[in-house]
Amino acid sequence: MIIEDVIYRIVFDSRGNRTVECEVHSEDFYATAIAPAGASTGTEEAVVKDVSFIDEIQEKVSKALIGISVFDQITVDETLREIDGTNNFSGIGGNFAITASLATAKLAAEISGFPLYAYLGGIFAKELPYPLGNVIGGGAHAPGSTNIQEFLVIPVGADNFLDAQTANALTHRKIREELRERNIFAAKGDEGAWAAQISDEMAFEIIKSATEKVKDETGIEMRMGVDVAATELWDGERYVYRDRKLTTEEQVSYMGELADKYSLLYIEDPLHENDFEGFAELTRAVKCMVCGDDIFVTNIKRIQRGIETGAANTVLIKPNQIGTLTDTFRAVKLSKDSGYDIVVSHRSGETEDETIAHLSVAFNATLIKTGVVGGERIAKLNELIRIESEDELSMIKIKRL
Ligand code: 2PG
Ligand code: MG
Repeated sequence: MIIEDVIYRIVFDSRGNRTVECEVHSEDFYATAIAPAGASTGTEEAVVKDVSFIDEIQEKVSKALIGISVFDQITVDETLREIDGTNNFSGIGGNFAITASLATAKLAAEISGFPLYAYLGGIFAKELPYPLGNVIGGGAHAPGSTNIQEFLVIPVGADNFLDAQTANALTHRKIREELRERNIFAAKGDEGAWAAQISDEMAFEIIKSATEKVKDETGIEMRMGVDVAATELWDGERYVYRDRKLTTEEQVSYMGELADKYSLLYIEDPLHENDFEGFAELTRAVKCMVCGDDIFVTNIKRIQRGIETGAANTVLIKPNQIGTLTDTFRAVKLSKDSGYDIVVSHRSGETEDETIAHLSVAFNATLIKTGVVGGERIAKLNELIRIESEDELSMIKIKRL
């Protein structure tokens, strides 16, 4: 069966920004995908093309894709690269490319009668990731709140995904109570995490207290993580926090101290996007997952450089950073073949599109980072609960504790 039509339309994301949805048709079947959008983006990410170019791009993409087999994902993705003609999708836009690419895969899955995760992952895609939940946030997602962009929790003691998300949601609620008890006003940032005028230190203490209560109530052990999004703090010489400026060396030791003090399981982007050496130094110094987001941007060239230099031990996978499913798969494969863990991730601007839930299972990700609350986050979490309940899958075991 071949692609018979490709239609783009403008829809909205969770920040109220316009984004693109792509619909791919074959006979009586069709599938859609919607592009998410980041706020703290890596410099080398695929370029997001303004939605006002929609007509022009639709003409180009549909002309090129119509006639290709829906099952020939690699040709579809290579064709998207060809008509784009650049290295970073500045021609047709990573947002236009990734939606056509993912919608094609979803259409092929639909036609073959398999859920997307099984179509892509095959019979060995039998494990679910743990949910990495954002509970307090600041940085570019809630300016005025914490310096660290995301304070995350991982319900490592949960035996299944439903219990895992239950524990994350309970932690999120308990944190609100903790804030209220301290008379601290809190709102929600872009990903539904609590945003408040508190220090990073206080955020850790509040989460610690909340997770202890969750452990008492549910028996589920929780661990903490952070996404520092350090590129946003870096001014070219120092890491600029509200009350101090840290050199690279000081930043590395600060991260090490936090890892020790709060026995962190996960640290994302502790150094800026071009500091492979700093990443390597921290990775050697701590036992936890050290994850690269802006530094790798789901790009095999940058991941390869990380492998060669020993930077990080975990790769964040965001399909819209690279622009096609094939390139996303290549990034996953290279990372895993090199002994890195992978974490499939949402963006701060999201929609009801649940595709990454399937990708996390297909790619056998250790974690999925997709928030805790908010319809656009719940869409992915509920999809994983559906996958779990339909197939009685077993939870993946976290590899580094
Ligand atoms: C990140 C993401 C998602 P954004 O930094 O990891 O949490 O944020 O989409 O703004 O890049
Ligand atoms: Mg990040």
